Amino acid sequence: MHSGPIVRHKHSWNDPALPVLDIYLDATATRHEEINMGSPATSNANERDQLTINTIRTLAMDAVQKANSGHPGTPMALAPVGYTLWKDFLRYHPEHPDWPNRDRFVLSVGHASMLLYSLLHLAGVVEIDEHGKRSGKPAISLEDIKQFRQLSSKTPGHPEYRMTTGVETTTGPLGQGCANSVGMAMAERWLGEHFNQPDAKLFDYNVYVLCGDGDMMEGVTAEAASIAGHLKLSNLCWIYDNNTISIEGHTELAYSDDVQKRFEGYGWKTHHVKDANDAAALARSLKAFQQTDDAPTLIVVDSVIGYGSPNKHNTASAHGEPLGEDEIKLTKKAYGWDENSSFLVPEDARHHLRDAMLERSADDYIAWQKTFAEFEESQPELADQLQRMRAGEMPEGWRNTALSFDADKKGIATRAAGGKVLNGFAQQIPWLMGGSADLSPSTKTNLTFEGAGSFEAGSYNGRNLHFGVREHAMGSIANGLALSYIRPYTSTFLVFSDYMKPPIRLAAIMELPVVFVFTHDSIGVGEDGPTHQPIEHLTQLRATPGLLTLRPGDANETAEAWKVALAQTHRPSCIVLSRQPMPTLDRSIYASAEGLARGAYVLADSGHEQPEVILIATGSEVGMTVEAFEKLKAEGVNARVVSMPSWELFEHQGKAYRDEVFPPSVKARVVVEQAGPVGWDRYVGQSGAKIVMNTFGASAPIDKLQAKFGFTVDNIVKVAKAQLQL
Ligand SMILES: Cc1ncc(C[n+]2csc(CCOP(=O)(O)OP(=O)(O)O)c2C)c(N)n1
Ligand SMILES: [Mg+2]
Repeated sequence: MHSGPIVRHKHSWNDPALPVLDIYLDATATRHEEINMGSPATSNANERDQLTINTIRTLAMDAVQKANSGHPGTPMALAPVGYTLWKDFLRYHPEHPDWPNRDRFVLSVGHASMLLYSLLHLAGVVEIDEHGKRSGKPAISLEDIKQFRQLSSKTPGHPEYRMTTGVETTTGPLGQGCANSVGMAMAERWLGEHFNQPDAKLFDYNVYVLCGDGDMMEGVTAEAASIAGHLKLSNLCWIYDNNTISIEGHTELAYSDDVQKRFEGYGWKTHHVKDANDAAALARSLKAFQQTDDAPTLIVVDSVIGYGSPNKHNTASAHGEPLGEDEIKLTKKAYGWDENSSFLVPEDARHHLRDAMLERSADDYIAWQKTFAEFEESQPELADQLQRMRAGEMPEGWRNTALSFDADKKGIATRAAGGKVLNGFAQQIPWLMGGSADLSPSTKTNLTFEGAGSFEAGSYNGRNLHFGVREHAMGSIANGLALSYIRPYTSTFLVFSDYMKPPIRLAAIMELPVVFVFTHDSIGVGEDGPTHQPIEHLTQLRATPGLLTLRPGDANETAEAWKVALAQTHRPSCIVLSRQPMPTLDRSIYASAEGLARGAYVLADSGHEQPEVILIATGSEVGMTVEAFEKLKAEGVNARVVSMPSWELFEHQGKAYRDEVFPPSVKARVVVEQAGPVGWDRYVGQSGAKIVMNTFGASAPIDKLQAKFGFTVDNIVKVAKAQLQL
């Protein structure tokens, strides 16, 4: 027996209360000999089930051992759970893994990636390339499994969306898969309401998740479960691997929730399967889930991590280390496996899962295709929408609806302009939908036109989503929506982007074109004080690879920002907007707001070949910087204003354009931005000046704050002149 600081005896390897393994061990020993003797026909269906389960287990063990890193224990334990789900329940056609009405399978325990890779391999799932075409290769070959965790392999350490066909979302940061799944389930509800016809059911898929103790401890999971219960998402089923082990040891160290009770409190239906190897009990719970139409379902499954390993089962070391050659041999022996084999896929296991899935899903798939063909005839407009959604395309002419705003000294807050622009686009793009974490009256993202509606329990055709005060889940749900053909947006205050960092990062990794709207973007928030005044947030967003950060400088730049964000197909955007009004610039005097698409552009220039000083501003500081420019001009100073709503877009321009905007010989430069200084050296150089926030803000009326921190026209003029003395 193993020893360790904390051991859960309840499911000890030799526990007579768990005889299942012993029984099949003998059976597999015999069976395996028979297979080696080349008589595959001798095994019956049950034996082939067990053989396939053990194939999943041993592939996981071997792959982790070969990579010399990874997580074998949970795939070993959950092999029967994943197998039963895929073989008997998941509606999934291995040859059409992009079938829109497939059930979604999310491995929220991303560290158990070898479970998913083994399932994809044994299910014979085919690869879909980046153009949406079948490549003729398997999604995961045995060779791919041997390349587990290697550079450019299809089997990275954690499942990565876009890298591997069949991976529905990138998982690894615990809790994210759970929260993504809520977005996927919400999407199905909306898609069903939007597309299904009395005689044509195009969407009725379920979403299944495998999650673990870590997921259950993460706050985002609680947020996601809470809203899923509220919305009565009966198409959502989470299977919780209650193995009571995490990295530091037994979960008793840090976790004693009654998870079932908790979920009952959220309004979920719950079930308890006391042994992960009890396929019949799991099947009963899954059937009950499929028959439930008023709540999501949680199935708690007790399992033993590292199941089958004589010395490592039920230990934390089975979580994240290779078992070791010797232990692998012992474990294979315990499974009745050829202990000297590695990456063995017995003939009887090779097609068993695939055949079962094909048999179960083929008719459904053909029926769906027929339904869709009829739907294309009877509902050509809707069918066109669905095709565009799948291809990530927008409706014809959607850009033409961009609003423009007349020059106005008093102007409007960009949050207000943003709301108008969004409403304009949303009327052209029926699958653009989103909402706020309880702040839409402030963020102005409500869709107010007729028919927009609210997405609510039992009435799922609305496009205004109400996330409640759950920013983290809001971001992750938006990612789940984006993974399900929807174009989602979210909104909250910029300061709370902190609460959304993980899903923003994952949207960038997954290349999902989610739009994250953040208003109340600076000390301009005023009296709410430093807790509500973002300082370092823009730096953080700009530091995220792939993410577009757009901080428009007036209403017309806001319209352009939305246009740019919605035109993205492979990157998320943040649109950062002000609470306070700012002037709508007269574009007959200053350059067109279309310059936003290039990230930075010369907004105002004194007409000389080379400026003496360049003033750079973003967002709410653009207006005051233009005023400062006018003052300098009146005093004969040859200045230039560069509006710089997006670093990322600017960095994408060629050197000639960048040098045109920022002539390298002009060293006198001032940046004006009500946010932290980090990164601005790149544009102002070592000798340039920064009118930025070097501390947290304070609670006071906005004009007092602007004066205190130097955001006044006079100060900009003063700092610009000082630059001329250099
Ligand atoms: C947000 C987040 N925090 C920490 C980790 C590191 N981590 C990976 S697995 C794990 C323990 C998870 O325990 P459990 O879900 O019970 O998985 P098991 O060991 O049972 O497979 C931790 C802390 C992570 N992946 N994501
Ligand atoms: Mg665990």
